[in-house]
Amino acid sequence: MDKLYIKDFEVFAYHGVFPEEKTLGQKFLISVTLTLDMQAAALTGDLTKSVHYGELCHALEDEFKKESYDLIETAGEMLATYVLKHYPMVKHVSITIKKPWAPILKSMDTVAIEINRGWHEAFIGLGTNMGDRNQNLSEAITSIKNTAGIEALSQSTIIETEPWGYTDQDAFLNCVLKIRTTLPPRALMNLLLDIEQGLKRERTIHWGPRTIDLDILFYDNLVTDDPDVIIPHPRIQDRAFVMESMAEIAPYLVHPLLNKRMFEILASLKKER
Ligand code: PH2
Ligand code: MG
Ligand code: MG
Repeated sequence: MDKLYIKDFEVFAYHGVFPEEKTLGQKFLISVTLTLDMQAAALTGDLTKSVHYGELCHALEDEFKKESYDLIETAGEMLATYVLKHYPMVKHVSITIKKPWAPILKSMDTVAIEINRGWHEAFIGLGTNMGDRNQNLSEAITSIKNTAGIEALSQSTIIETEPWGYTDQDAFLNCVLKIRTTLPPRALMNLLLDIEQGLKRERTIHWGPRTIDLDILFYDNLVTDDPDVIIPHPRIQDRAFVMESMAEIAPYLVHPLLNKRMFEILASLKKER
């Protein structure tokens, strides 16, 4: 993918742990690497299809000076978040902040931090079979969409499905939401757990009735071995209620472990039945 670089952009600011850094200030050097597709801008000469680096420098300087942080880590995180929020075409951003004149009473060339942040694509499975099911889905979807660092990309049709697994319970409403997010998998999962709790999800019977169930199905092509955050979701290939929705909005997506497309997994599930 194409890249845009800004190197050692000088900004005077007041970040630091020591009191004198907050009163006297010092010079910082900011470097930025943006990953984005520039071909449309390159072929048309249309700057709005790329990032105006002059405008970006002014915006970053304003953002950098808005507050004084103890840590350059925090200042870097703020800049990375700013870029991803305000430049939707940027897929990934790397921010380096150098502090060559940090008052540590030692001689050095520089000290620097580098922050790397980017957008990831994920699929969230939603299910509900208690209370006002449509309301549960819409509240959960609204909460997900209103989270900083998450944008909804598409949503499958809401379908009514027979309970799978523990079958002595009411029918479910299910759907899948495709998002892009700057949150890492564990943070995304914690967010989903918070939303479940907000909707009064109580964990009693395994696979039993629930007001809302929110599962990370896929996160990029990631395959985890973390027992608390298992990605891809380990049982989707057995569940028509998930595969119907996945095949609707992402038929050609390849399951990174099974190496099969969504429409193929759905077809083999239907054959089994
Ligand atoms: N969720 C389960 C267990 N069984 N069945 C249907 N139809 N829909 C679900 O969302 C569902 C289920 C555990 O998460
Ligand atoms: Mg589930
Ligand atoms: Mg779950």
